[in-house]
Amino acid sequence: MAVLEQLTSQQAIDLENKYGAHNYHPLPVVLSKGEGVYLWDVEGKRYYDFLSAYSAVNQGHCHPKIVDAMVNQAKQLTLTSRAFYNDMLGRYEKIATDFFGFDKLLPMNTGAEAVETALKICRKWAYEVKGIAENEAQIVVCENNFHGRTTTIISFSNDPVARKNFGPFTNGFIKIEYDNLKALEEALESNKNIAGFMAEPIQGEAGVYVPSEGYLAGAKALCKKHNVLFIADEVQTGIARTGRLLATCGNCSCENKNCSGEPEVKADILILGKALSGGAYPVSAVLANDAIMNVIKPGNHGSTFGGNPVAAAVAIAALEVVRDEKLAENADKLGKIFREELGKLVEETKLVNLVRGKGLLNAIVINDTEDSDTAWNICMRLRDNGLLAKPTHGNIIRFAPPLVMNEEQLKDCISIIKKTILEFDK
Ligand code: IF1
Repeated sequence: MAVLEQLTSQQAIDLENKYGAHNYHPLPVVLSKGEGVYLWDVEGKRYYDFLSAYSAVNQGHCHPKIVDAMVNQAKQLTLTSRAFYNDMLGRYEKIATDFFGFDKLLPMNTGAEAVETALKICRKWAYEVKGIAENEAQIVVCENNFHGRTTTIISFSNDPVARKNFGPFTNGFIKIEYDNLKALEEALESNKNIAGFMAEPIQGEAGVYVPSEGYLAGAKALCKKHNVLFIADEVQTGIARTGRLLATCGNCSCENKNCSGEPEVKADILILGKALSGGAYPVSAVLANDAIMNVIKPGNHGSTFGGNPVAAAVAIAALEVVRDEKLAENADKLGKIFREELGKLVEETKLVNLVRGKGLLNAIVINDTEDSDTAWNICMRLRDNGLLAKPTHGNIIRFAPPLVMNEEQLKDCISIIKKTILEFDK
């Protein structure tokens, strides 16, 4: 079969099944084109994207400004490694540190790599600045976290499917309940060797679990009191997704006038990925101030591709789109409409228990068990009706469209979702 021959959906699925590792269970739809909030399958059917590649495509599919930046840079210089300087990385680092309000940035590629980087920085800081005895540092994490797939990261996951038979695991992590300040306080008070506390501002994989008001600010204050670094994993929540530039929006350059956030919640170490490139290219980063980042010296950490000129050009463009198109404001506004409209389903049908989220990171909880296939079946029906979403558990569906959506498109989507669910209820 010629590589460029047009495939049917079934042919493409068969190829993946036969030649690809079975590490995913995709919804059966084969996509070959994207633009803005839309995706097209190989048969030419158009869909609204309500996953945005797990919040990577906040700026919309194939945003012309991001694609242009990528193509132009790809024609000029793609990779030098960090053995030499390149003329794009420094520019990007200046723009991104200004944008998010930190002294320094360490560039990586994937979210998991950035999480690993943050953990390494945190441990090194603990030994060299805080003065914890070698190999004694502990990092506090939350139950039901999702931070990626590396061996160290799954060491502190409590998802049996993600962990089973991948041991032995990395030590040095203490797990506490999410959204529980008392548990954090007890952990910090009972152990002198705690270096950091890492959390997702909203737990994504756990089912778009939004913590109580004041949780993040409270956690930050407790960390400060105990000289512990507050590490925010904003790989999924960052870059305007939740209606603010960051879900922990602190002293950043967010122009969102409706910013309903807690202004003092600034992470000591900020982890970004996904939409930092608008989904065009793997770009992740760790940001921190000098007092923390300066523990990293030549040879301590790195990556062949991290900070490459294409990544730098793409990330600059991706951030400019977020600012110029006011994506945080749009996510905030559309998110409110979305939750209000879908909230009515809770009254209208027994099938929907709850609608929750922030900005355009939302989920509905279906009235069925966690191991049911109801959410999957609804997503199949949504697909048939022209909208792509994915269950996070048997009974939770995540709704996260690109942030470039307009109100009219959102209303169209709301009616598709309502119609589909009410159809299902019969
Ligand atoms: C998969 C979920 C989303 C993340 C946070 C780090 C990473 C992720 C907070 C790692 C990645 C993705 C990966 C994707 C599924 C997924 C996900 F359903 F698991 F929770 F987005 F909602 N921190 N999340 O959410 O980033 O290394 O993947 O670039 O298929 O594993 P990565």
